Amino acid sequence: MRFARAAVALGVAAFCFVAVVPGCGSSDAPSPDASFCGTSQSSLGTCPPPMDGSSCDATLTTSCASLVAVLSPSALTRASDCLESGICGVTACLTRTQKNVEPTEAHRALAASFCASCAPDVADCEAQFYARSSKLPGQLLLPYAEPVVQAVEAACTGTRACRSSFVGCATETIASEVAAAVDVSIADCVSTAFQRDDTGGTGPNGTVQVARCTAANCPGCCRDDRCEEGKSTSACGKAGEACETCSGIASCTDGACKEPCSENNCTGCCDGDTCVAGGAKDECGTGGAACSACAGALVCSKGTCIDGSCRANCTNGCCSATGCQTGTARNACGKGGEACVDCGAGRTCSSGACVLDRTSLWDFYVSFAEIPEKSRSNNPWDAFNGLPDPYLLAFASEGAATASGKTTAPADTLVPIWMETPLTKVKASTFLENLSFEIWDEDTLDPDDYIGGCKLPITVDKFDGSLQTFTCGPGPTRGVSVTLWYRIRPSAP
Ligand SMILES: [Ca+2]
Ligand SMILES: [Ca+2]
Repeated sequence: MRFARAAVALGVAAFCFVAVVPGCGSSDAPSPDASFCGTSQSSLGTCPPPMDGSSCDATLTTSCASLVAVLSPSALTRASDCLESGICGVTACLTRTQKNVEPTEAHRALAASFCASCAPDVADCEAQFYARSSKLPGQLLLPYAEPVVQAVEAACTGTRACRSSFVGCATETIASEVAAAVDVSIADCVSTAFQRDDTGGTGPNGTVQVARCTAANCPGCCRDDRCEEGKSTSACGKAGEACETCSGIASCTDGACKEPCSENNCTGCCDGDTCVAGGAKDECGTGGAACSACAGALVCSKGTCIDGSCRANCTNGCCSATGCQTGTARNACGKGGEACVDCGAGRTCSSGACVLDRTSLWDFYVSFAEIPEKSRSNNPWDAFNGLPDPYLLAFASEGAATASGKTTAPADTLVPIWMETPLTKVKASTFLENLSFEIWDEDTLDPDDYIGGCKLPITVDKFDGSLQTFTCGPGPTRGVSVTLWYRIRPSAP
């Protein structure tokens, strides 16, 4: 029975992955397990092997679709977001999710039942049951799927002594439900993930392991620090090189954008995919342009009908599958009769070349930062050797135009993982002029402590959505050195 279920789940996973069906579910957005399967697969391809030598990342990735039976949709979505942000390790990201999962209907029913039967004297019990700082045991259940939670409710609430026996009973019930629903190796990895401390994604020395897509781990091509298969026209490449978007008439062949027949490989003209000499009246052309039949009295001369094939007529524009274009459109840009190029979001066509559109709108996404242990005066950030509670302020300005934004403040960490977008819809020219940030330690009684920050060196090549990193030195009068990981992304329209 267990085998049959696992086999079906793996079959679904294989279908979703191989066919690259967008969403692979009923709605437009990918289902949580489909997103998780995609991001965990990419992470496995681009991340260094886990430092502890565990094979759980691989096991959980292979069996990703079956996890939906034991983990809640919200847990899978959070884990997927974590992997997407560049943090390495499926197990590490599951560990990190456990305090941030939203309770489901079944979770709320369990809280009601626990509070009524096991803790009738606790004030505000239901509201506190899953709270992060609560002494009540709800956190234990948060990552799990509804059937697991329902089993815990049935087994562990409703008796007089259930308050003192609840944690032991819930732990046992979770273990047996998970073991019954998925293969034993998967169950072990799930329980490992949720028994660890919330230090996910950080190595023994506190540094974050970040996905680095390189030739060493990516046989396809790298985009946005992720390994793509490299065989599609939208992401073409091999041996870890940057993915290329093949222009309209090009296709991706052996990891390279090739016009099946084009000026790159044909000195005559192209009859569909076939290169021919190009000197005949009914197949006339040169330099890899599409062959033309020279109509009526027109003749083929040196590969050109007198009134010209596309390439001959198109010296100031570009050639697309439908002929000569002016070459000045954003989605059909080019000159000298070359292939027209779609410049993509945030770019414009200038003199036949794609350039950054300085008026286009972009977002500043902050993934995470690394902060030293001690302040400039060599003191711990908070009392009793406490770690800081870092938030980031972002500023952009150009003349009188300014934008600013602020992240949340994760508690007690030298590696705040924000995955937030403090600035949205800011002009490219503004980011190029001045994009800066400050990191502060949030304090409750004292004024907040300044940690560090600086102006980021933004150049036009940063406008591609890829993960960037920059280390600020200590300021002239205040602050310590901090390192920020961020992306400049095109704004949603
Ligand atoms: Ca402080
Ligand atoms: Ca603080």
